[in-house]
Amino acid sequence: MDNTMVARIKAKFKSKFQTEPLLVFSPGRINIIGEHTDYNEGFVFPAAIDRGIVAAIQKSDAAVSTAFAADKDSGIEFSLDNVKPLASGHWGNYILGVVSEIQKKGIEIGNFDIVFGGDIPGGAGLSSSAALENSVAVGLNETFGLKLSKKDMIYISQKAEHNFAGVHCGIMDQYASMFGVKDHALLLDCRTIQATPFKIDFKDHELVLVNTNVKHSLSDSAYNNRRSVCESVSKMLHIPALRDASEKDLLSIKDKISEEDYQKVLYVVQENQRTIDAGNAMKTDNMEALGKLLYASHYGLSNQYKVSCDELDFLVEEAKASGQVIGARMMGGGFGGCTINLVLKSGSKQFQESVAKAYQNKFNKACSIYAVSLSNGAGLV
Ligand code: GAF
Repeated sequence: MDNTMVARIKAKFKSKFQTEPLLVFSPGRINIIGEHTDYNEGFVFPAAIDRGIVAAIQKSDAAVSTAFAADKDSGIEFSLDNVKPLASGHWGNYILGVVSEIQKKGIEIGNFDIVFGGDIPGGAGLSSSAALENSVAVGLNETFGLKLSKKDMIYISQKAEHNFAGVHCGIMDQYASMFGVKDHALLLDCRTIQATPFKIDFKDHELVLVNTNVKHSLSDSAYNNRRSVCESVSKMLHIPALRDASEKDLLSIKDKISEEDYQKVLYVVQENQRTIDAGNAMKTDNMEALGKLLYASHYGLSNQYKVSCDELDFLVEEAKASGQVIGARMMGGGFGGCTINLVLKSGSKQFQESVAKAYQNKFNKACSIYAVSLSNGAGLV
């Protein structure tokens, strides 16, 4: 967490309200492997990172509540008696959504003021939205003594995303942002919500994120569409979720669905297995095996699940061709954002320079490159 960001948000709050706020830091996340498996009740392998959202919050005696996005220099006022979604894409939906989901549980809160800002680049696929939702949930929980558990709060955040942001996401992002463990990645079973923490040591390798700096439109509708394909095939198979399906089960209904949908559900079943295999590769320090799983994940996401894009595919091919990267793939929902790369430490600088140059030449725009360090989950600063 960047302390200057905390100081900046605190100062902004004090300049607006002249009181001392409660401060919350809520991190973004990476995901080593296990993409689009969470809403299929399968496995994911995320970690919280040291970038995230800082929220400053305080009770208010006014007749309305307020929220202010410091990075956008934009604010809203709202009445707790009538909390409704704003226009699609408005940042306020993440805050109003959490308020509304708390109210739906029959819990009363009073008016409050919140100021927030962060250092997760927008559209990078590092889950700034889950970080914001969790920061609001933790902030309101503390401010009003709501006694919500961390688990209660991640489901509140997830429902806010469904009902106010319109994305029918799984639980991975909210979980990782809330339950992150410093220096660890979490192999999470999204059915039982039990995670095995892995101390991260990639031996001679390190993780590098390369941000395409693009986010193609339609990503939200494509996401919801993928989820409904998975759910309708589960129904056909009379199983609770695709996590329960084998490749053999899918073959039994292959002639009842389109080839495109068959490839999508096959991807999910295979990705779930890859995620379990990645846990075993980590246990046995088999970095080569882990790297191969990352590449296989990318090809599945690109060719079968069809959620990649030219920029992401290009970055993965460049990584492979560099000779310094043993595994790379697109990360998150898709259609832009970052690739995650498992890079030889000795060749990392060379890889970063060459990929930046190649991306600029190909797309006439810059990519951004980040090293990641893994952090604890959301909490008071
Ligand atoms: C987005 C969603 F929010 C997650 O729940 C997950 O499905 C991910 O895309 C894809 O793995 O980040």
